[in-house]
Amino acid sequence: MSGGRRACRTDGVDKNVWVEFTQLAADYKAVNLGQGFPDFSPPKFIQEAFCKAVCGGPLMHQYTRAFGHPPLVKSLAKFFSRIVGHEIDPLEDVLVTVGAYQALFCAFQALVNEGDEVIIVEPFFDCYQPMVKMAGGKAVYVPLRPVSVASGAILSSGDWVLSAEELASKFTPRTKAVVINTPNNPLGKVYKTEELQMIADLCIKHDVLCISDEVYEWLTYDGAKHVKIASLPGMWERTVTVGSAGKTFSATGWKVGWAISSGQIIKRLKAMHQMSVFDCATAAQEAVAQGFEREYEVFGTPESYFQQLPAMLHLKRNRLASCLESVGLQPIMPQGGYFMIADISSVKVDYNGQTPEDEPYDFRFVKWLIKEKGLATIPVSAFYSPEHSKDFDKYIRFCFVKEDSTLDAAEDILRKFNQ
Ligand code: IK2
Repeated sequence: MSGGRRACRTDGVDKNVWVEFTQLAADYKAVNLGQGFPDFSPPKFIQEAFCKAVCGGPLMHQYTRAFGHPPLVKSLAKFFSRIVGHEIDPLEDVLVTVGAYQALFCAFQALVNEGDEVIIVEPFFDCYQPMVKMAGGKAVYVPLRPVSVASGAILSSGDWVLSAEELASKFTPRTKAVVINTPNNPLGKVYKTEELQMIADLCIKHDVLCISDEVYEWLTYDGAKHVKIASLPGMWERTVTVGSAGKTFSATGWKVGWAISSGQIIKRLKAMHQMSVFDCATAAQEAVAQGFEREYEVFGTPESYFQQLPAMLHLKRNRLASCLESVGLQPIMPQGGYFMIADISSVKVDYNGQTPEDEPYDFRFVKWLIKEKGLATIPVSAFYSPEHSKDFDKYIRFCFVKEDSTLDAAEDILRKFNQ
């Protein structure tokens, strides 16, 4: 298209791994362990809350407050004040968005100026880089690196660490923000308090913001504890915490998310939100508000969905890990989140010229797995910058937030393909 008919900010951001692989999985009717969504229903209480909202009279079908339905911002503020250890103002410090995705978009657009640098920890949820670019910023990368463990031992996502020296070396006078994601997609790393403190110290030293994507905050396993970087001393006023009702209540299609920060920062995000989306769906927000009210009452008890969901996923995670191990795909055991990555370097595949040779190793493998074996996964190099993707292209990502019958079907495929 001629330069005059398009805005340059869309250049280079048109390819998208979710669009490409979700379509391919559908075309080949593959068993889908690709995109991260549950193929089971959300809990009854939240489905009922949605039905009640939809039948709750005329106002439930009309616009609500632009920056968040009042019952929802109130319940988010009440719930998270207790966790962050800071009194969150529902009207000033919270913005409800169209999923965590829009919260991230608003954060980058509202906080990053032309020429600012944004440090992104790799592997990262793939939208951070194009969103920084569209805001006029420059992404600067620092990878989590696996430490060596005894041979034969299963690696855990906790064995992937951030070097304090390497991270410190990325700060310049132009650094505006650091982006972290805990529990991490795709690795499943749950940052320890010491690791977050190291990041926080650098943010404070350089007077830099932190954008903390915590959409999987309730999903931790084997005693790993999710810690909010915003709860560390000196971090509340410089952190934007991003969350998702989709991941929290297993309802990704509702697309309700939020950003929480100090009023001074949220004010900027609100400006972006009102100039793009303005308002989010009222009934979905009402249902999420009811969900948080319920969870507030049962918090810390076995009745809480925030205990029940990780307990269920823990079993699915273990089951997938055993299967992958048994077929020679070495898994990295996730401490949290929806996903598990596995090393494919031991599998020899004859592509028969069916996938382009110049494609990254893992992209070729994933396409072959979908087309020839009927199993959809996601290539892990998609979660890396061009500088580092080659070093991490021997892994693929499996989503285990699936019905047991889906995991059965995936296991059948994996065991056969091993034979
Ligand atoms: N941040 C992270 C880390 C996410 O994983 C997601 C959801 N994406 O999952 C798709 C996948 O990886 O297969 C988001 C943000 C966006 O969340 P929401 O759906 O609330 O917009």
